[in-house]
Amino acid sequence: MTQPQIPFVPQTVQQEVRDYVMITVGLIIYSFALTCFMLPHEITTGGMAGVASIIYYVTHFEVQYTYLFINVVFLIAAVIELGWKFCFKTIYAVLMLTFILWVMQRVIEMQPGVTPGVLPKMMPDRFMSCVIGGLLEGFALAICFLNNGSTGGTDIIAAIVNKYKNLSLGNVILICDILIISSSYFVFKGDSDSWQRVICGYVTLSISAVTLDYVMNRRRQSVQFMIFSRNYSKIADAINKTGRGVTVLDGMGWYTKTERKVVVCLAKKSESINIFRMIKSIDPYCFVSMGQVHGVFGEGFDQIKAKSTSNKRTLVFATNNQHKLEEVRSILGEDFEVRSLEDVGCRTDIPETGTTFRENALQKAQFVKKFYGFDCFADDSGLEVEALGGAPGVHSARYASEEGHDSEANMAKLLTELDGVENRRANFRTVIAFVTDDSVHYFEGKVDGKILAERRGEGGFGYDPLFLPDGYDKTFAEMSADEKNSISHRGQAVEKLVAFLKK
Ligand code: ITT
Repeated sequence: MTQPQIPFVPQTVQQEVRDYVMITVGLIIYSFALTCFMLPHEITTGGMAGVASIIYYVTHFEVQYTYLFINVVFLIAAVIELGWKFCFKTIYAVLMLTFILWVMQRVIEMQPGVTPGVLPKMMPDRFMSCVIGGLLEGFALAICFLNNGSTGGTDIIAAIVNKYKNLSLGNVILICDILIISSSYFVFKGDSDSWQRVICGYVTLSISAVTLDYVMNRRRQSVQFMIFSRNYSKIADAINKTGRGVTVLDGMGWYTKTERKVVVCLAKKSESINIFRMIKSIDPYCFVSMGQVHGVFGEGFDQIKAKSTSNKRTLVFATNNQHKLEEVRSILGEDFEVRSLEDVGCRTDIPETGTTFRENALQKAQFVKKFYGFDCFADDSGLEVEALGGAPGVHSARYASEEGHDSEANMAKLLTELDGVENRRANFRTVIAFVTDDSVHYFEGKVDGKILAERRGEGGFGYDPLFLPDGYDKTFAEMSADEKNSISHRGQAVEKLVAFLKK
């Protein structure tokens, strides 16, 4: 499938503000559900709010304080596992929910006829309360999750598990919550309706889990279009312009025995109306099928979270250069499964806009980590020629032309630049950036040598036929792959990476 170019941009301020506003809306709904439907009927909800409620039923200690205290512990785990970004929003959510719960209880207490410390029943019937409360709670949690937030507590456990496994958030929360609600039985043990309250807790829980999954999946749902039209190229272009990838397949109309093109496009369900509009405006009589797909994994969609069954550690080497890939695979050996950009389905020309090898390497590795989720390393390498002030350097691939990777043209330009120049000293340099969930490491390698006046050898790639490493009488292009790897800039940097990985 043709992939859209995804620019390497962090979340904008506008998106961040929107997230915080939406999380606040979710928290207000959550507090409303808790204070107006659950607490007055002593229904134990799940999560840390449930634990806080149990303590409230026994001691009348206001829920927000217990909730705040427990969450401080969970937040420490969240910082370690999910990073600061998740945590900022969770810290915000925990503090905000504590505040909203406090305000809401004060507002309720100010109403005429309300006894301080006793929350009035908004709905006299306990069962109706647990249905409405569960619906509101699930909806509120989904709003928080969809906007990269959480209400802390078991949501953090769920988000951590969801990061590694394809378990739905609803299921993880369900398991934690069953344990919390069941434990409330021991608090109400002496009461005649103790079981009823626990069962109401389970009902609330189920409704909230189903609502949470329903709302989240609706947002994630994807569809597949197959479009059969004579105007396929216009339709494909129009869809492409919206940022969605399109593939055009060859087909044959069997009745007429003429060739037909079929446009295939995977998109979010929410985009389908737009796509239909586009199709209709271009070819109102075309033939279209739209099917719901269970999951779409890849750029612009979900990440595959299934763990590899082999014991090898999977890493992505963010390169499109087959020579580099083979060199690195042979150095890394059997303990690692090294996937290329193509292997993970990334066809984006990742921007390399840095002014140093380090910046470019980091840009590539971070791109893969961000959009594909794999631990990734990327190198940026180049030739630095002393007499040319370090050129071509970061521009090595595009030295002779903007399109780049024309080795013959690059070498021809280098020879022209060095024509008549006595100082032929040069070096190859590699910087590898290795990006994992929570860290970035750099590894460098450098090999000194000189630039010959003419090409020698057929092996290697890039500038290899012109580069004679110090202490050798063969150019890189005259060496076997193993020989080159044992001394090359990339070989040195990868050796350091391997030593680090094995440590
Ligand atoms: P990726 O960015 O997809 O990894 P690339 O070919 O652009 O592939 P680099 O940016 O790291 O790789 O390298 C830039 C150029 O430097 C490369 O195209 C070669 O012309 C040259 N180069 C790098 N390493 C080399 C080597 O070992 N031998 C010869 N030339 C090399």
